[in-house]
Amino acid sequence: MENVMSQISDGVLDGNMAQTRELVQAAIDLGKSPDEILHSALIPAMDEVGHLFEVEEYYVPEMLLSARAMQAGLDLIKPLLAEADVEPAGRVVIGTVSGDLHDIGKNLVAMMLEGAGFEVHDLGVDVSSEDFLNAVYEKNADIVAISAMLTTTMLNMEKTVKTLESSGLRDQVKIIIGGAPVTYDFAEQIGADGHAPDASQVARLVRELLARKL
Ligand code: B1M
Repeated sequence: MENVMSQISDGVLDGNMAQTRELVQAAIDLGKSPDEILHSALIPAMDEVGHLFEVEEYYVPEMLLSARAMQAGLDLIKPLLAEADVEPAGRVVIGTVSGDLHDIGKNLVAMMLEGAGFEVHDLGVDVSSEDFLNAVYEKNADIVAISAMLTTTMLNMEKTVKTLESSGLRDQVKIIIGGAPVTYDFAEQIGADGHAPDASQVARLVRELLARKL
């Protein structure tokens, strides 16, 4: 099965959940690393889906089917990223910002953090500032991680920063933000503590921020 990576990509592009799941499993059985499956097959396929949407070859239903297929692949990779029996390196609450329903990137970030030994509380999508605040309080979180995929919803990230500030809990947590439209400048502008452009860099960023907090 030499071109298993391109077949996985085709599975995602075709929105074929069964094919994607089967081929990701085959790639795992062949000894391919989760990192390779992610970066050589799943993520490039979703980039192509985005392109096809832009040029109006794909519409929302096709995007949804591709997202479901990708998630089926991610579900198989997740256990490989998680380390067993490790002391949590810190507590993270994560969610996609209010108004935004994109969750694949956020799920990937959550998975990477879990794999790096963090205790992760995933609040899901369309998470309001108040829900982030309540979760910080309830889970005694060290990190708030917010994802946004729309240029319109990224503006809601600032609300969460402000809500944490006015609650008095801001000094207790580090806030990181990410997602396709987010930049370092934007993170600084809204008063977040950090930004990582992709999921693979998030664990390092969080470790650095927690080390600074000590
Ligand atoms: Co939407 N969508 N979508 N969509 N969608 C985009 C984002 C878009 C760029 C497509 C396009 O036009 N080319 C465009 C946004 C344009 C803009 O704002 N500038 C868009 C649009 C317009 C929309 C709708 C408005 C379409 C409509 O209804 N007319 C609508 C909005 C719904 C809403 O949220 N309110 C919509 C809906 C959807 C679906 C529901 C159909 C589906 C989402 C399904 C799901 O997530 N369960 C969907 C999809 C699949 C996409 C694309 C094709 C793929 C997104 C994705 O999952 N990428 C996307 C185009 C694209 O990205 N190429 C598109 C793969 C994922 C691994 O990457 O999420 O970028 P990403 O995450 C990366 C990094 O960004 C980073 O790490 C991840 C991996 O390394 N990262 C973080 C993410 N979060 C992070 C947090 C961090 C750090 C790093 O720290 C906290």
